[in-house]
Amino acid sequence: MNALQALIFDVDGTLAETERDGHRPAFNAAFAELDLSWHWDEALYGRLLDITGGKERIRHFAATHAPELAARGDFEDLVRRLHAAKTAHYVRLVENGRLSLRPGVARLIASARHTGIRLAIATTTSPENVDALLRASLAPEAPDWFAVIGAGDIVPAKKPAPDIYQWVLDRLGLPPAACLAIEDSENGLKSASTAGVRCLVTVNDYTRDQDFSDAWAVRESLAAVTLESLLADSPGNAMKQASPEGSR
Ligand code: XBP
Ligand code: MG
Repeated sequence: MNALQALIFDVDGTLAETERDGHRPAFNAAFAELDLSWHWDEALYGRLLDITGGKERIRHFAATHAPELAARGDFEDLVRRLHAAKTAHYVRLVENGRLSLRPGVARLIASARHTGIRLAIATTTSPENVDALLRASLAPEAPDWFAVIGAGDIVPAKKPAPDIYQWVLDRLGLPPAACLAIEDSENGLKSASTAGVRCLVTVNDYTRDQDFSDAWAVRESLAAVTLESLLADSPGNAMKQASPEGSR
């Protein structure tokens, strides 16, 4: 029996609107700090989100907008310095309370803890960013609530590759069918689905028009999603309904 035993959360765009209001301004602050005239506005950043991972996003942007810079022998050193500066700006912004959780996230996490459903994280972003967000938006001890936190460069291939979900499943010691992923993007959905984990998608302004046909369910947010409904719809639950209400 594989009834729901763990929720695996994505971070960026799922727990909070970190991309538009957190990572994007942090990238821009890092560009200014290192005397680059680059500026990623909201629309451009939406397109750049196709490239997962901050260092990967910087490399992609440089290759297409500043090829001479990208060809320089010291370019990788610049990427490393830019990304370190960006992470410091992001963590400061989070610690200053600039990002709050999306509706329903805190309640669902509290219900899972209360019910003994395990919690995990599978994200492309850097571990220090996850740690800062959980502490600032939930509780100082919140990182300890998560049985496994898979983040950043811990796996070489980032989403949409399945590697981060496989890494998290290994450490949870659970089969994919015992877990539910919660994601906000097509890249995240592909990552979870390829690892065999069914996925609930909560869309945001950057992802609303993406292809979620492989999703188990799609919602505007977690505001109306209860743990009881997730348990009732899980494989291995004799009471499960034919299909989740509102799935598409
Ligand atoms: C998140 C990302 C991340 C962040 C930046 O994707 O793509 O790259 O934008 O994080 P997902 P870093 O929500 O699918 O995990 O700069 O720390 O890499
Ligand atoms: Mg995401």
